[in-house]
Amino acid sequence: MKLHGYFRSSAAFRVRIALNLKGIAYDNAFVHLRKGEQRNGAYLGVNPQALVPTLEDGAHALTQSLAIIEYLDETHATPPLLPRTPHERARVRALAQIVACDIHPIDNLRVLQYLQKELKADEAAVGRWFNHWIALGFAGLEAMLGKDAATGRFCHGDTPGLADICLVPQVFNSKRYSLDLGPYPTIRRIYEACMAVPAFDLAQPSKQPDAEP
Ligand SMILES: N[C@@H](CCC(=O)N[C@@H](CS)C(=O)NCC(=O)O)C(=O)O
Repeated sequence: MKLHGYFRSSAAFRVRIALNLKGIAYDNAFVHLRKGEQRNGAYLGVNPQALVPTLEDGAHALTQSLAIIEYLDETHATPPLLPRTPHERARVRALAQIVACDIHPIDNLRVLQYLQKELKADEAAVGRWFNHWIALGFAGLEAMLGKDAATGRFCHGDTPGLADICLVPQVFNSKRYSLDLGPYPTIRRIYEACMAVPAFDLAQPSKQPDAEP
C-alpha cells in the first residue's frame, strides 16, 4: 500500500494511525500542501479533489479518510476499529463525524487560505475562526463523552477505535492557535491515553519522514 499524505495533514494522520493499529506496512508518497503540490497534475490524477490522503492498494486509489479507515477495517479484521452492535457503531461514527464532518472541513488549509487571500482576514482573525469552530465542536464532544457510560479509557470502551483516530489529530490541530483545552477534561484524558499507544505516537506529524519544524 502507498499513502499519499503530508506530515501536518490531520486526515492523513488518521489513516496513519489506522494503518499502525492494524500493523499494516505502507510506503509514503509526500504531497507538500504548503507548496500546493495537491493541485499538481500528477496528483490530481490520483485524487481529483486535490486533498490528501489517498491510499493506493493495488489498482485502487482510495480517498476520504473515513472511507479509507473503514476499508482497512473491512479488509484487516484485527483489531476492530468499530464495535459490534449497530447502536455502538452509530455512537462511534457520530463521535468521529463531529470531528471529520463538522470541525475539520471548515478549518482546512484551503478555507484558511480563502479567508486570508480573498476575504483579507489577518492572522488574528484566522486564529479566532480556527479556534471558534474547534471549541464549538469540542464542547459537544466533551458533553457526549463525559456523560456516557460507554466512554471508557478511550472514546468507546477500553480499546482505541475510529472515534479516537479522529479525535487525536484534531487535538493536535487545536494546539496550532493555542486553544485552551481546560474546558475539555474528558477529551484531554482520552488524548493522553491514545498518545501512550505506539500506533498513535508514531503517526504524529513530527515523527514523519517529511516533517518540518
Ligand atoms: N474529508 C477529507 C478531508 C481531506 C482534507 O481536507 N485534507 C486536507 C489536509 S488535512 C488537504 O488536503 N488540504 C489541502 C488544501 O486545503 O488545499 C478526508 O477526510 O480525507
